[in-house]
Amino acid sequence: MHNTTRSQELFSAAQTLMPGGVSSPVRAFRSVGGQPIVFDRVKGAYAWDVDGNRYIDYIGSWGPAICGHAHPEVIAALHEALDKGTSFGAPCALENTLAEMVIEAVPSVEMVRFVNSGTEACMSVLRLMRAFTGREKIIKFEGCYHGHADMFLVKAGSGVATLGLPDSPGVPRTTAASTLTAPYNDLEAVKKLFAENPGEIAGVILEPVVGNAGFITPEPGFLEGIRELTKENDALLVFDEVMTGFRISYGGAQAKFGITPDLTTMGKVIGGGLPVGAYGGRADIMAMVAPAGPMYQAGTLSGNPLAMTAGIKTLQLLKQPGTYERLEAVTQRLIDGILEGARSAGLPITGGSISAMFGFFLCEGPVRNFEEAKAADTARFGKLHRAMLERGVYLAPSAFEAGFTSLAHSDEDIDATIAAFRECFALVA
Ligand code: KE4
Repeated sequence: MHNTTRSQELFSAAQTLMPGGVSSPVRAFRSVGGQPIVFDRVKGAYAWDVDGNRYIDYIGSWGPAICGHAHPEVIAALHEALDKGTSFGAPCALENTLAEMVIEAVPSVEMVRFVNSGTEACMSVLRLMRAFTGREKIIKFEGCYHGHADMFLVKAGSGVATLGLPDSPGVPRTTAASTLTAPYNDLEAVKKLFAENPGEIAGVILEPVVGNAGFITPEPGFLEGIRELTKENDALLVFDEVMTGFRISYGGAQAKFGITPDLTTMGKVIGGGLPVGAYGGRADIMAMVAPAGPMYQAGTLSGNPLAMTAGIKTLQLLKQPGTYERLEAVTQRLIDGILEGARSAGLPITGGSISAMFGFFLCEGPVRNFEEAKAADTARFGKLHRAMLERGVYLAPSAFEAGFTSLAHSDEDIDATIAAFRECFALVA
């Protein structure tokens, strides 16, 4: 049993100061049980808690740490930037640089606006969809998570699903009424929504690879079908690539799958661990955004020099040859080891990976949508999570999240992780 005394002391105090003792619900370990681990520092593929225990980290701050935590080149660039100040509230050349890199990398993006989180990117892109089309309704998919803005907290994934919240109190019925939902991978359901709401749907927003209901991949033809349906109905297609952007490939899922949406949201990786979100897309649509156009959106810290610096350096590192081949190989070996380990313990499991993103469900599968994901044995996952934690492997504390690898995860880390999984699957079988 590894010693987590200091974590427990700190977390007990935290619960008297902050709701649930956390700054974001999923971190509270509510769905896996037990006390969360309080981090002291991170480096490369590892995290250390306040009791000095080391973990191989497969969350990576929920995506940003794709080059490994505290990459020396990112840290050095930040040290240099710090001497010039932390925030300008005025244009700075670094915004041009990161904007050029995003535009050059992501097929749909001709212009981009930086914000401070994925939530802000998604809520802004929704306003833009409505401003551009003059329509109010949107379609999202059950289990997909697009941040915590009111209109997205309808059958959402991530922490909402983890905590089993029906959705969320505080969201006006009128707001939720404009958010139509369909099961992921169900083209017929989307066709039906368009037929039932002719001329009223501004667009469809989705995770091109789902990471917030667990890891769910698009079935062949699904993304192409959504692209066609939105075109036929003069509606917009938005890929929420906050999680998949620069992770599934340097151009995101849209480049990997060859499907170009009208608008894209980003976050996580493009901030290299500092708060950045972004939305971008067709120039004719982005021209609506103030002050170029009438759609208002603003932010005190948007485009701040530190976040731009971390993002620029991170993308420069990712652009280097061999990056995504390495990520693909490491992650494939990991998920193969996980699946084989569970099956040799006689446990039902289904899962997979794409580039540096992976996931599994403790059920027979296949899992094509959130309804099928809910068949996963979450109680057994909770036991597995705790057992892995005691062996120094830090997995997402929810059956409804994806896992993330990085360029820092070594072959030895993967071997040690697979060995720990084999032991723990036998324990929880
Ligand atoms: P943020 O506001 O948390 O930066 O981004 C919201 C968001 C939007 N879109 C997608 C596809 C996302 O995955 C997210 C945030 N992801 C979660 C992890 N499932 C963040 C972790 C958390 O909520 O603490």
